[in-house]
Amino acid sequence: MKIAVIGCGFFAMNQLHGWKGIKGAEVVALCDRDPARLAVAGKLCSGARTYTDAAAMMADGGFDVVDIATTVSSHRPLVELAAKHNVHVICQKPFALNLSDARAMVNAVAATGKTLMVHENFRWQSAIRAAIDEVRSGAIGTPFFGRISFRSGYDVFSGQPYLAEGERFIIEDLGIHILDIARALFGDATRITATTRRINPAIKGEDVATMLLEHGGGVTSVVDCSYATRRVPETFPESLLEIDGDKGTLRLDAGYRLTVQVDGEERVRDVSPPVLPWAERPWHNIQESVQIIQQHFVDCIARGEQPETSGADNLQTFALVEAAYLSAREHRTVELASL
Ligand code: NAD
Ligand code: 89Y
Repeated sequence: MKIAVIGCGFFAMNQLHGWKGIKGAEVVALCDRDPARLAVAGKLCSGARTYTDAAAMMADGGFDVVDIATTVSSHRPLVELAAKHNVHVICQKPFALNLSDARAMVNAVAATGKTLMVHENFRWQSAIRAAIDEVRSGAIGTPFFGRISFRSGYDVFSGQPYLAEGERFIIEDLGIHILDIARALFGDATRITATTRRINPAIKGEDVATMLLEHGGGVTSVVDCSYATRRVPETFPESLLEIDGDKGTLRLDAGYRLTVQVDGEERVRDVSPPVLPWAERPWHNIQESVQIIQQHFVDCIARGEQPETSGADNLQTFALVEAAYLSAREHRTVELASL
C-alpha cells in the first residue's frame, strides 16, 4: 500500500513512524507548506517525493492512500481533493470545523467507493482496547454506568501552540477522543448535558468539561476532561475508566491497572502499553495506538471492510462534540437526533 502524507508537523511524526512499522505499507510522497518541516519528514522517509503543494502532489499521484495530518481548518478541502483523485483517505481528528462540513466530507469520499477513516486513535490504545474487549465479551454483564475520565495538568501547549488560541479547546481537541471511547464501550448516545470552564487564564478556550450522556442501549456515562488538574502522579495521557455492569465491575486505574470484579472474585492485569522503539514516555500510549489504528486501516482495506472509526461512524462522535458545546452554551440537555 503506497501512502501520501499531507501535513508533516508535530503529530505526523508519529504517523510516519507508525507506517514504517506496518508490513506492506510505504510512504511514497510527503507534503507540507513549510519546507523545514517537509525536510525533517523527508529524512525520516528517505526516497519519498516531497511537495509544498497538495494539489501538485495529488496531480502526480502514484499512491493508494492519502493520510491527512494537518490541523482542522484544512481538512475539508484536503479530503475533497483526495476524493477528486479517487484514493482512500485517513483524516486526523477533529475531522471537521462543523457537522455539515463533516457530512459533506463523508459523502464526498462515499461517492468514490473508497474508504475514509478518521484518525480517532484513543479507542485504539491497548489499555482501552483491553477494557473494551472485556465489556464486549460480557465479562461484567450488561453495563449500566460508565465514567471515562481524563484529568491532567500536562503542558500540551508547548508542542501544540494552536490549542491555546482557539475559541474551543478541550472538548474539540481531547474530549472528542474520550467521547469516542464512550461510544466504543456503550454505543451511540441519544442525549448529552455538558458544562465547561476555563481555568487557565493564558488560553482562549475551555480547559474543563463535564458531560453526562444517555446511551441508546440504556447506559448512563459521565465523560469528564480537564487540563487544569494538578495532581501527582500526573497521568497524561491516560483515560481512566469505571464501569458497572449487572454482573460485576471494571476499573482501569492510573498506571494502566485493569481490574475486573465478578461474584466476589477479582482479576487484576497490568495493561501497560509497550514503548515502541521510536516512542517516548509519556506519549508511548498514544504513539502505540497510532500504529494500531493505521494497521486496522490497512487490514480493513485488504478485507474490504469499513474501519471501526470510519468517517460515517465518526459523524456520531463529532455530533457529540457539537452537542456538548451547544448544551454548555444554552445550559440544556441536547438530543443528538436534533442536530
Ligand atoms: P502542526 O501545526 O504541528 O502540523 C500541521 C502541519 O500541517 C504544519 O506543518 C502545516 O504547515 C501543515 N499544513 C497545514 N495545512 C496544509 C496544507 N493545506 N497543505 C500542506 N501542509 C499543510 O499540527 P499537529 O499538532 O501535528 O496536529 C495535526 C492534527 O493532528 C490536528 O488535527 C490535531 O488535532 C491532531 N492531533 C492528534 C493527536 C492524536 O492523538 N490523534 C495528537 C496531537 C494532534
Ligand atoms: O491534540 C490532542 C490529542 O489528540 O491527544 C492529546 C493531544 O495531543 C493534546 O490534547
